[in-house]
Amino acid sequence: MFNFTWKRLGVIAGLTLSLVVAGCGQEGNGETEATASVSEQLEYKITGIEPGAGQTETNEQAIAEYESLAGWEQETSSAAAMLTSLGDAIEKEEPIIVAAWSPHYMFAKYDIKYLEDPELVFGEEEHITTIVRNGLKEDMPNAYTILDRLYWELPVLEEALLTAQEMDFDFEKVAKQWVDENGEKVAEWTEGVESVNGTSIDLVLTPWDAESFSTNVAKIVLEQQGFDVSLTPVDPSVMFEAIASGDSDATLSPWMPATHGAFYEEYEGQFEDLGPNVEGARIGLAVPSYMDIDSIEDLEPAE
Ligand code: PBE
Repeated sequence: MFNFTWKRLGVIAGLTLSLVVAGCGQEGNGETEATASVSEQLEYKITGIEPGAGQTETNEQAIAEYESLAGWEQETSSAAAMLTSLGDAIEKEEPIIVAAWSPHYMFAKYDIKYLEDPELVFGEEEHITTIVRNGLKEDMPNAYTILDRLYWELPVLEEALLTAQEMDFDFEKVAKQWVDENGEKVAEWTEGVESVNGTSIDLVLTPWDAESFSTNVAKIVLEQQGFDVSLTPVDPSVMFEAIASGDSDATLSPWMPATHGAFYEEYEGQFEDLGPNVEGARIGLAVPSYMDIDSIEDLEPAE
């Protein structure tokens, strides 16, 4: 499989770079010197993602909380731009530190590692939860039952995200193929659910891969039951507001408890949480494995 190839490339790149990094440190006291030069080479900069992402906020919290990140900056742009920078850095065997999350294909494609987070700014395990507007259970009991049942085991979702990479991230197509190949699962989700005749339902989603996949699957499954489904892409802040106000009916995109916890608390009581649709997710800062650091505390404050 192709990810073995990537892994092997990573190992070769890793060996080459450790020589380069070792060469940068002064003789003798290799470790401190090499680490110092890494932070300097990074120009005390974290490569972030969208300004509106939950993780952009947790990255700022990390910068505020860790002495080792004092004076650091986060550069925001988009997940796509971050992935391009990550790929470029790895190709040139340069250091880089990025906002990372899993499930995501970046961990299969690149040999990267999360930095330890002893302060747990990024929390431990995250789950992606399904929330619906208050009253949905009474108004659309059939949609409610399906939304309540939607759940993916982590390896199943990871595989779907790898497939998406091969299908140009056309999540409508990826979801269609997945539904076609997983009829049994879909039958479990829809068992005993009555069909409807064109009832409209709106799902909001945030713009990242796992959420795009799960929401597009939800759309197809609901459509097969006769619903008329619209998908509305939004930022995490708008997602909670849309469900709380009843402007939208449901979302499969909130990451809890760390990433979107503040929004969740702000609107708590104004939506219903149907529980995880994926467990074993994670967010944090990550670096290529060839970098000689393991923890956020191995970094150095900017002068
Ligand atoms: N992320 C990571 C989302 C959820 C976790 C980029 C996919 C976010 O930061 O809001």
